[in-house]
Amino acid sequence: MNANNQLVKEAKASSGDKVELKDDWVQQYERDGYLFPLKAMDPAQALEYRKQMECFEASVADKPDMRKMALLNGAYLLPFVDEITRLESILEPVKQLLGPNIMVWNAGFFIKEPRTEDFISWHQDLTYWGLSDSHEVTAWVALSPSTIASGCVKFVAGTHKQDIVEHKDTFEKNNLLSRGQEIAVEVKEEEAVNIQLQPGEMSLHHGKVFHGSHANTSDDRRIGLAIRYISTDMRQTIEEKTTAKLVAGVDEFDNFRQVGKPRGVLDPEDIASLEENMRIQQQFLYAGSKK
Ligand SMILES: O=C(O)CCC(=O)C(=O)O
Repeated sequence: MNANNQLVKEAKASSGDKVELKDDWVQQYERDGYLFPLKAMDPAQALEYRKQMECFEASVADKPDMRKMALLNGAYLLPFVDEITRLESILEPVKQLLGPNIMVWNAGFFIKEPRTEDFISWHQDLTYWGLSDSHEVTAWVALSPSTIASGCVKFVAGTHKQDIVEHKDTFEKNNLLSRGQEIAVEVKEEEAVNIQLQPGEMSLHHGKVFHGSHANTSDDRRIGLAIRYISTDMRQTIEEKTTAKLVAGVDEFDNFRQVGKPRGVLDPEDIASLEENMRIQQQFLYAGSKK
């Protein structure tokens, strides 16, 4: 075990507001496959994080590839994203759903610029993640208003109870998903629920629930941070280990290559570690894809 591993073997969440999930909320999650709205942080703190994110964007304005990589993998390259993933107010409800031993598999931003055509097609998250099971919860944290006008996330209740359905690749220009993957069976869109959130609020969703979102027709950016939490018993269904970060409890399984907090903003060692992880992830993220 290296020093970094030692550091993260027993993670302690940073303090923040404690959120108690009531019993019926857990039942609601099990019934619907999602929960909202929950408070992740105060609106003022959300604004502060938004400023940090936009400051980071400004600092890499001339490096679009670097900007994209960091925003999609913020947990590994941006200390303020790592900090959000460890907030007690987010971890508490996640622990009630997944148990005490929690890792972050990834955390990245979904940003829709004002009055643009970008959208997210209907999909189930776990389709291409190569994970052994569905002990995964996404916390989607709003850093700007996520409303019907700005293209909030939409879920179809109860769809997490079925297996992964067939998806087809579209590689559509304005689709924000990596391969434009889209559910190939009927989605009852009229039954979808709009997950409207104010800055600082979050939703939690199951990796198999059908979800997607429309374009942003508002004058503000729609900014959400999607944090992928998994319980430590999960594993990747390939030989090589991918990375994860212990943020609560202990890791008794050692199924992932544990990494610690980012060493700084875009630290070269963190970038090298992430690039190696991305190389390994190609085995499942683009499996079966023609591109
Ligand atoms: O941000 C969105 O509109 C969609 C987010 C999403 O697909 C996810 O968090 O899994």
